[in-house]
Amino acid sequence: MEYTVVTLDKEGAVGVLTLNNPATLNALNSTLVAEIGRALEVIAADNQIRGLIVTGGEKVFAAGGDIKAMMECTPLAAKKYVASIHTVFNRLAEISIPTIAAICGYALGGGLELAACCDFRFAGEGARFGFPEVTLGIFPAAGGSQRIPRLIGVGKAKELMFSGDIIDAKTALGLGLVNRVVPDSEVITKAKEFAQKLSTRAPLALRYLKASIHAGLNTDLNTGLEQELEKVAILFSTRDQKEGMRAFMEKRKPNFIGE
Ligand code: CO8
Repeated sequence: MEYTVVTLDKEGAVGVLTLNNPATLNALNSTLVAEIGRALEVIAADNQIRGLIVTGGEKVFAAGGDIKAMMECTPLAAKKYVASIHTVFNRLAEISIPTIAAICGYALGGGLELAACCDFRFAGEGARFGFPEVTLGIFPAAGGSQRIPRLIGVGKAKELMFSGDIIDAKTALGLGLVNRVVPDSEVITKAKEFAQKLSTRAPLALRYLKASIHAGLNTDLNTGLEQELEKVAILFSTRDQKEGMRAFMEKRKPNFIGE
């Protein structure tokens, strides 16, 4: 498949989706959004891939929505643009494998909302985060007003999004916005190592765990517990559950095949 502003690579069981439009600091124009969407379809269809890194490389993650394209948007055109982002970002958020955003440089506005769709965020020491939307007369609507409060809590999310302040990686770690901070040159390597580790865990267990967490975040506790029960019961019909427990009893490493 031809891509112009992303690259998609495979390293063992780990997919690496790199945003690659440095001239605009990976501003999320319609081409970039469409190519992220297509790449995610390819990844979702590939049974060999057990983890995904989303990165912008070592200089910039993404500077947000495309201000040039939005500038003269009518309300209807803005709605269409944001809806297309929602479709693609939801695809990332709901993909069944673990996802890690490996962030160097700026992750602003829609760029940070993209990272928030990943299960984990690893940041370089020089990474910078923020939601400048309110300085532009809009607000974080690429999922930000919904996902960021769920991720770091309402109070901290409001402070970040209302102020439009740009924060450094250490502050982002303190807020729980990122999982780890490492030297810039090691971000992608560390993300790959973590993805490789997760690729040795039972894939169906991870898939159902992720689905269970997401379902639970959108419902009350009792309904959440009920769907948790249903999902874990399904795992007892898998070969990997038998293999995992048998391997424990036999004091060896399990060999999971995702069935
Ligand atoms: N959109 C379009 N172009 C951009 C963007 C962007 N978000 N960010 C940078 N660029 C372009 C610049 O215009 C510049 O282009 P050119 O060379 O042609 O002048 C090029 O990228 C390099 O940028 P700078 O020269 O500005 O680079 P600096 O290193 O000096 O500054 C910054 C880097 C601080 C990241 C700066 O570029 C900046 O502030 N960018 C804008 C950040 C921002 O405001 N992001 C939020 C955008 S809005 C959003 O994300 C909303 C998401 C969807 C909700 C929509 C609701 C309708």
